[in-house]
Amino acid sequence: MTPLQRWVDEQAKLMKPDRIRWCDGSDEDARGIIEAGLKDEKIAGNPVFYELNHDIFPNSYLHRSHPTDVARTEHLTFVCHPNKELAGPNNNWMAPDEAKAKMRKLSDGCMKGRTMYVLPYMMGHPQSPYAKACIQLTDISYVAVSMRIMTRMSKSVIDKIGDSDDFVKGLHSVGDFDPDKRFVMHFPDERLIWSVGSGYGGNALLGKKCISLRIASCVGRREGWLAEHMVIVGIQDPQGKTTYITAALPSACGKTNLAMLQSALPGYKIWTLGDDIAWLNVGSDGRLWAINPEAGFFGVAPGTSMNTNPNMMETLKAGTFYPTLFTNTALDTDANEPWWEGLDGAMPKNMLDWQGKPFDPASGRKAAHPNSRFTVAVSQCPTLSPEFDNPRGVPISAILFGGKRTHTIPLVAESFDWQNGVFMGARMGSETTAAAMLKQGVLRRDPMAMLPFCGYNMGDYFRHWLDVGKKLKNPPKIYSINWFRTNENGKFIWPGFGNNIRVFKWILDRINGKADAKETVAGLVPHLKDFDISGLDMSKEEAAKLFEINKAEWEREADDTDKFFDTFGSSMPQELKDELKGMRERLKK
Ligand code: GTP
Ligand code: SPV
Ligand code: MN
Repeated sequence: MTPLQRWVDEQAKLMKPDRIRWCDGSDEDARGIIEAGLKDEKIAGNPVFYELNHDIFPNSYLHRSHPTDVARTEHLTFVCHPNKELAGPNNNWMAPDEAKAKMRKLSDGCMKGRTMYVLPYMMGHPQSPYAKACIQLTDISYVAVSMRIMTRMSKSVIDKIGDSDDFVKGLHSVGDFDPDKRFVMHFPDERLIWSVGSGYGGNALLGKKCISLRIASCVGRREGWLAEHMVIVGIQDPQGKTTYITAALPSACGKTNLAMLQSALPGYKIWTLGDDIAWLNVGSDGRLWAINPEAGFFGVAPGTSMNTNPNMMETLKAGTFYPTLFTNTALDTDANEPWWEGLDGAMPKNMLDWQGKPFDPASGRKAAHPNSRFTVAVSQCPTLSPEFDNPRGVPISAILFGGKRTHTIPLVAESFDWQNGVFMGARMGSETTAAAMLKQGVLRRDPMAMLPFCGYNMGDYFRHWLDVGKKLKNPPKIYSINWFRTNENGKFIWPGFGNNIRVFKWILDRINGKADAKETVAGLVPHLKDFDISGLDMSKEEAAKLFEINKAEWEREADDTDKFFDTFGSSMPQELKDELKGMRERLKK
């Protein structure tokens, strides 16, 4: 018996499934799993999958989650290091033994009457030295099918693991969906995740946030690389040259849209490499290289349309070998198609809301859940970069840090150097969204968009960022971006989406030494003469508002950052405290 077989056996003894199904990632296998979700498995008495009309969205299925289980639950997510200091103030912590005892109790017999799916998959291209072989156990078809879309799932992973114990372990059960018995526990030292009680997104698709960010960030710290909540894209300029960048934005703040941006300026084209996670390592050439460990998109549905993200609409309609899943969208019952707020065309006459109840537009409620999503293979993306499957990744020339900020933060600003750029990332804030079960629209500090995902003390994480910079002979430039500034009427000033290429154009000009910049407390911002607003219905005065620095707001920003940095005590690097001092001095000028 191999260590893998032994481990699966042990878990089966604890969780007591009726049957065990070893998945191989094949099309045939996936069809069988969908079949089980259409017929046998139930959530709150309803099927796991509903088959949709395949004319417009080929091979697509609707999934309605348990109504209490619609987003990540940060308050129920724990990182179980041997001591609390390692987890830091940014994580919930429980002692490993205590956490395991708790999870063992919740897991005892939790798969009775159900199937245990054994999912073998790689995070990262199998030939990348950073790739990780992983096994997830789960008891729901939705997660099994989702993981096949989101990762490189294959029987060959079992051969690769062979007689070794070298694989990342994921234990997952939906339990009885009771929010009081819902926990997502991480054991970084054992590279183990144990998640019970939720079937939603980052709580249940363990390859994503749990492995590729929380566990990988711990491994990266030890091995000298970074696991980040970032999109990776290539920007092709009118001369045909492609420059690669990454961008960190908090959940539901625009990564997927940025990843497949359709340029509003002629001659520019975006090549997609990833929309959520980047693993960054220092190459032998002293540059920063990025790979996307995932193989699918788990994207926010509301707001996705031919107008905002035509490349995603095309991806959803491409229909290949992989199914496309829609989760908690509404259903147009006449056409049997998914629907969400912001989709093109008129609102359908007859709809069921995300819970499957008849929808009344007069109710004032939304038909699709604000965190409703689609799960679709990257291979279907029309803008997929030819470099996507390059195990080496792509060399990065710029890193962008952004958030949802209706005030204060300019559209774009460049940092003075790497250290100042790390400070820029560390002081990032964003208004909360529906991606997590939190009060929404509240400003919180979210350094590098990693607050919910950094698997260790964030003070040490900042130190690690500074250390990585020291190893880079040719470091990327670092920028702060903000698409979400509003005017006196509360309207977004910046049109966003395809027009964000204008910001990238300025960034490319900076990288290529073709544009000057103005020093401000926010960093180096564009001179209006260098910022292309041609063809936009926007006056120079309005454009200027995008870059306006309000002194009082920046004083508040500095105070808030100070307070936040203080929470990390002695683990907070002095260099970043010094950067904050520098910012305050610039503010006095
Ligand atoms: P996660 O998958 O949760 O990590 O989110 P994400 O960062 O990939 O967010 P996504 O691109 O799905 O965008 C979330 C929401 O922001 C959607 O409703 C978008 O329509 C909206 N959005 C994206 N880009 C822009 C933009 O440039 N301007 C404005 N105003 N809204 C945007
Ligand atoms: C996010 O919340 O940042 C997501 C969705 O990308 S989830 O997979 O649920 O984490
Ligand atoms: Mn995300």
